[in-house]
Amino acid sequence: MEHHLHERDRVGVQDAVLLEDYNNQEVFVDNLQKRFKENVIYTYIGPVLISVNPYQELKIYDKKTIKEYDNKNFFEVPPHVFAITNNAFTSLKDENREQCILISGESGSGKTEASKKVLQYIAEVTDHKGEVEKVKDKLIFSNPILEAFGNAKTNRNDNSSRFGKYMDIQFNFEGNPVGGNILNYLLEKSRVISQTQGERNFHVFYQLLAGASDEEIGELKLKRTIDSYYYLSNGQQNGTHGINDKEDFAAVKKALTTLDFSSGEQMDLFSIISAVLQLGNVGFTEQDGLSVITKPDIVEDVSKLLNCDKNLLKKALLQRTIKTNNEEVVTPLNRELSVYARDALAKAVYDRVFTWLVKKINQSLQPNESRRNVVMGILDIYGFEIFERNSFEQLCINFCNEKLQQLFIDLTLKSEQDEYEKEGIVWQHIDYFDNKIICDLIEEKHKGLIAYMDEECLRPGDPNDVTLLAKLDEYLGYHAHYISHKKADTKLQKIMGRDEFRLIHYAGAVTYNIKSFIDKNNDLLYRDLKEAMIRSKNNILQSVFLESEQNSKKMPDTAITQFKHSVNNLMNILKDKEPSYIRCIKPNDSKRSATFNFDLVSHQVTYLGLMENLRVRRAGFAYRRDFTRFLKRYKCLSEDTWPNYHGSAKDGVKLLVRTLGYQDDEYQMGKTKIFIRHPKTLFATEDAFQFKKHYIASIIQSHWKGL
Ligand code: AOV
Ligand code: MG
Repeated sequence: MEHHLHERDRVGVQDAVLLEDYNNQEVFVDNLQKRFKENVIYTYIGPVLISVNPYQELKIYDKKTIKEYDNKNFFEVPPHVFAITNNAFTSLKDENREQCILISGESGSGKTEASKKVLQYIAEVTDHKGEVEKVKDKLIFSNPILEAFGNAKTNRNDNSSRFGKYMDIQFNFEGNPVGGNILNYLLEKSRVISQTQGERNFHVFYQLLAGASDEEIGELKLKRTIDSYYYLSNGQQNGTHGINDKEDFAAVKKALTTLDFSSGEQMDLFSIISAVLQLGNVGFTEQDGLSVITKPDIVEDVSKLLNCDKNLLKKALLQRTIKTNNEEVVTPLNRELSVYARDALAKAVYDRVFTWLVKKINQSLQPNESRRNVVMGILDIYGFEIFERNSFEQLCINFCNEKLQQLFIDLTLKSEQDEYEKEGIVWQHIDYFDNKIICDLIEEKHKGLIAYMDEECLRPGDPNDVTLLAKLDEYLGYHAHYISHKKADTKLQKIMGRDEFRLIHYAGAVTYNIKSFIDKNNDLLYRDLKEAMIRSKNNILQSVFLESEQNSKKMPDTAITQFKHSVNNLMNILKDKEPSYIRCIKPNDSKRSATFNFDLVSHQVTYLGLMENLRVRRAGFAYRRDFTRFLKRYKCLSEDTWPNYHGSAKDGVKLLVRTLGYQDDEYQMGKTKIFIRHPKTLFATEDAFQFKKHYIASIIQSHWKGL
């Protein structure tokens, strides 16, 4: 313990509010850098944790470290994701308040890793009895499954989350996990059919090829070589440093078993994955304008794997049936449309199977007790992304990050100001950049980007990407955060294509390429293919396609509108909970350890709004404790309050701080809490307390020795 108390001041400052020159961003980043150089990756701004990705295994997550954080006061111990988790957990247990841990930061900054540490901590400090242990295993093992199917190597991150994830851990009244529930958001399914140079498809495909037994490979009609598959051929071919697909596959299978997937279900699942992979190898040529399948034997393999009728599948790849009122019109497809249909099928199957996986996992995580449980939610979404080329998926991902930033502003900056008002504390208001203007640009009813996009998608006639871009340019060109090619200055015009538009996001400007926006937003799967899938005898396939058929009696929402609804739902879930924030920062762009790029970090500090966060914190009071807790802990430091005191907590605190010599400008008494301006004051008190504690302990010890 003593070691930690000294460590707190050894490298820079552990809480940025301690910086003298708190208006100076350079000083702020310099402090992060100093600590990073000493492998101290965590720093606070008040209650907000900043985490700088170390890109190396640090020995700070072992059981011993967890013990040091278990049941400790937040400010007694150095900054850590365990401290944040413990703080939230204590509030959940002691005050029965629902929690959420919000993890944000750009791609590769360490969100997913942080979310796993949160879970690890909870698993370690709660009961290790049979039933509880089983639930915790399931919660932990859900990770390798969802990462296998939902993560992939991108140029930003070797294990990039390509879906958003919100996981609730449900606790019973004893504070033990009894169940969980996962919500998943928009999987980047376009990755199934193609990847950017240097990137990979979802991990599971490689895991299957590397890890399946020879027998399984035979049964699934697979070849082990990656370059046998068209859907794997346009990304990275050779192995990825640091990823062991074979071992990972074994882990996934074990995890599936832990989460109650029967061996039959596992076989069905991997048959589908194998079928998707081989679907990509189905080729087409054209005769007299009509599409012809070039390798019918592959279609036959695929239909065996999907357990569906091979003729039905072949037909569905070559023609399209449109039902109008009581008429059926069958149109044959040309080669291009056949390829489109094939790819649409691969994406739809994969996407729905992913959702099925989450549903199955949730069934297994259902608590046995039907009593109301208190939950702690953990949010780990895809981080803000700027690639060379950005498409529909990046727009969705970045929109989601805008909304999260908006929530951060709401919950930290606004709520901070609200609390002062509630407690009757005098203070000075601080301005900050509110990104609501960008959220509105994207989602506002009737006149936001999403509204115009849907309007164009659903318009009769021939809506296409060109007409869509023209519409966006026309109606949004006025907006300060929307830059059309025409509006761009000459310098920008040189790097911006005529088929692009640019949004000034809170985290930076992103140029989006309009290609495929209409297709991706319409997300069309021909009826013939749907029907072939519904008639499949593979239980998983049949259920997921039947289900979506039942849901889509009316005109289904477009992809981006569905996403907007689910993101707004998520915001409502989060709003009602007590938030804890982890802001992840990426120290360099090359995934290297011990490399701190000052400018890159500065940029993130700017857009995450950390300086504003700090200013609000400093203008106000860095620490607040309710009177009872403050008095209980420190009463031994004054003869007025120890060993005997019988007055109210508020009066006790008044007496106590007089003995401690707090100056008038250092603190204010609210209605229920004491507000301390500078953490130094509190730290001094804490140190005095620790000293006294050890002093008393040593007296007792020498007393015993003397006996
Ligand atoms: P992300 O979740 O924020 O990106 P990850 O959590 O996947 O990023 O982190 C990326 C990589 O950085 C990991 O695979 C680790 O190699 C390394 N890393 C991150 N945090 C730590 C840590 N605390 N200790 C050691 N290594 C770490 V994305 O999902 O792309 O937005 O969509
Ligand atoms: Mg991630």
